[in-house]
Amino acid sequence: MTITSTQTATSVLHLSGNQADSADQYNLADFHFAPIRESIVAREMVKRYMEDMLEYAESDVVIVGAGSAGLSCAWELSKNPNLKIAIIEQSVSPGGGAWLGGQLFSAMVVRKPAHKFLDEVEVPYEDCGDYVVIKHAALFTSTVLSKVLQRPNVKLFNATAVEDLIVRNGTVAGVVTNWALVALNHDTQSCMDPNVIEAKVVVSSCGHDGPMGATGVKRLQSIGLVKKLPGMSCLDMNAAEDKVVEYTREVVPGMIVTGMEVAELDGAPRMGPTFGAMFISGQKAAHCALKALGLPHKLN
Ligand code: 48N
Repeated sequence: MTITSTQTATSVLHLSGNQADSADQYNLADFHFAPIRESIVAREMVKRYMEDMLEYAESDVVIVGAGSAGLSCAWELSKNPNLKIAIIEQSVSPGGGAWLGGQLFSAMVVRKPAHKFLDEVEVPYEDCGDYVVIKHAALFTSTVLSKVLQRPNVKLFNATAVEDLIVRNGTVAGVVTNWALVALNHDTQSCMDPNVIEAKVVVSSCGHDGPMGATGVKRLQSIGLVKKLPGMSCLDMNAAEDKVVEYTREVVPGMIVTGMEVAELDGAPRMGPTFGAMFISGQKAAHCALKALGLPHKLN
């Protein structure tokens, strides 16, 4: 979906279909809400959250980290309506590092052919030949987040941290969770035990920095399931993006690594402010998960 770089809002926004202009449907000068009891609000929130926790206590796939790689993975997996997908994000605000381009600038550069993913999730961009530019990174992140959250087989648990893994006989079988604020404060209180989510497959997309960067591969190393963790190498855009996608894989039985966590695991170069590899690595991780689940996939 290509927009011209000079496109400006030259016409009044016309709402389509049943998008009736809500401002015509009530009196903004004398606006009153329908009555409610505070206890109803409490019950509505608690009931739904507890139902979600009961439902997702056993998930087909748990995705750790709702950055651009994790969200792209969730989108791809959600196409299979029989899969139950839980996304665990330690921040209150999902999206990871994809709310801005580089050095806090707004625009997001995506190298072709990753623009095909943008076409699929209907993110508009300016076509610049070998690459495209999204006018604001938040346009990508908010759009893909909105689409993922609308999928009936996906549940986002944000403000929730994965503190550890469930590992049985060398196979990752789920995650250990806690409220992120609790996870960050274990040394300020007596033991605050965690919760657990069992999963047939875990996808770790914990990124390369931030309060809990690369926590999935760091845990694998600390229990000896991976021998070394070289960390991402210096920046080389052309090498980095191909390598991150190439190295996206099931690194130990039951756990797939995607996004910048791959660079941490394999010492691949970093790419800096280009994001296509995150989308494609996320999509590839989804197909690694489908393969691990014995389901049809597009890896070959
Ligand atoms: O956006 P990130 O950090 O990670 P990715 O891999 O999705 O995207 C990385 C990308 O934004 C870049 O870094 C770009 C391409 N730059 C490259 C470069 O050279 O600098 O998302 C990871 C998410 C974050 O939202 C974290 O809060 C979250 O994972 N997270 C966790 N959530 C729950 N439990 C954890 N243990 C945890 N660890 C990280």
